[in-house]
Amino acid sequence: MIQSSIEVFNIEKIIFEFSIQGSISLIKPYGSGHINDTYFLKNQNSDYPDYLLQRINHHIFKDVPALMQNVQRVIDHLRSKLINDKEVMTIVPLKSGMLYHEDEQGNFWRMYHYLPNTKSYDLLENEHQAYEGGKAFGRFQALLADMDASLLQETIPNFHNIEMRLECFHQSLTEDAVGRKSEVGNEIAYIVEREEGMKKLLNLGKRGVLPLRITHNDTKFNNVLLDSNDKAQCVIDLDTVMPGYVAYDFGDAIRTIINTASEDEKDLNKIQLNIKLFEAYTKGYFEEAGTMLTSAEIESLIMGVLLFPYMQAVRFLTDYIDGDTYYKIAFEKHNLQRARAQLQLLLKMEEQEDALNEIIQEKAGYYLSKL
Ligand code: ADP
Ligand code: GN1
Ligand code: MG
Repeated sequence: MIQSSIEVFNIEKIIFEFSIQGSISLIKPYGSGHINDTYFLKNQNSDYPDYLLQRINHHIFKDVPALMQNVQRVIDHLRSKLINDKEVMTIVPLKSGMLYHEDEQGNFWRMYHYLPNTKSYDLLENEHQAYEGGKAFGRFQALLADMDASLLQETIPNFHNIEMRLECFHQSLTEDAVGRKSEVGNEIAYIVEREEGMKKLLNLGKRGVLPLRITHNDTKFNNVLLDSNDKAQCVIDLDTVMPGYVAYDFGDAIRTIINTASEDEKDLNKIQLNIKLFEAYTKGYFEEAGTMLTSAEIESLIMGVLLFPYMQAVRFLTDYIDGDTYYKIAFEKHNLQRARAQLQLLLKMEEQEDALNEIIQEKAGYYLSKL
């Protein structure tokens, strides 16, 4: 039995449903994701793989069959292009052949092969890691550039649609379900002041200036696995791979890479920009994705950089006002702390916007000259 924060699962019974090799000698909670629950399963027999079991948050991913079909299709597409098996995830099906298991309590479970000797980082340690991250997410976009987008369903509709996020934010303020609105006046003002400007990227997309591509949509740095030499090995967390704009992935990755502090840092003075890491990520990204980008997309990257701390702040603050119904929290006011940290990051980025954009343009120079 495994006890999560509020529930007890019969994990052994769940594992039994999956078509695994060998037998499991150890089960332990794993990772630092905010949505799903992940468990590492150690195989007793070292000739067989270790596994990762995940409980999918079906309150957020409402159509689990469609989600798993998306993940399988993305994996199939990547596998058709990649030579090395270690660079792509492997789903472990149920004994029945299905891709997920629904338990008696209505929880949804899936399993992957655990990729051995890999690491993921919540905070980066050096430029080499940033460069490898840029390559990994750039390559991911490039490999999916010729995938038929109609094969993918929107697992969370309007996921990165800032207009919709702001509508939800205002709706939550109107409802003020748990009476927290009066506490966050400064944060609300900060968000409201920037509303129109932050719709620029979406509007370019709506006008057809930016092509809709297949993007990852959750490019936090801990969603790329690096090998023991810190070389990029595999992009993971494929739940939100859907049509999107390349600047979304660029911006969400930079949000975690450039920040010298954690996503939820309490001490706002610790939130500074590490420009060297930004430069290294951007270099790696262009090396892999540069040749597929249009000049409008290159121009849009800086908009993604500013949009993502803003959008995350809007989402975290909305959740705080709603009474913490979406993200897992570790303590009271966690979502408020996260929102404040993201707004501080945005402030720092606004101060450096021109310098950041110059770096993007410099790294893009070669690719722009080929257009
Ligand atoms: P979440 O949606 O909760 O972020 P992830 O799918 O990103 O869940 O997995 C959580 C963590 O588990 C990752 O950050 C990574 O450290 C690890 N992980 C995920 N998939 C694998 C894998 N196939 N092999 C090794 N580690 C993995
Ligand atoms: C969630 O599951 P995880 O922790 O990788 C969220 C992302 C946010 C992120 C913020 C489905 O990602 O959109 O950027 O938290 N995923 C979903 O840390 O909402
Ligand atoms: Mg993740």
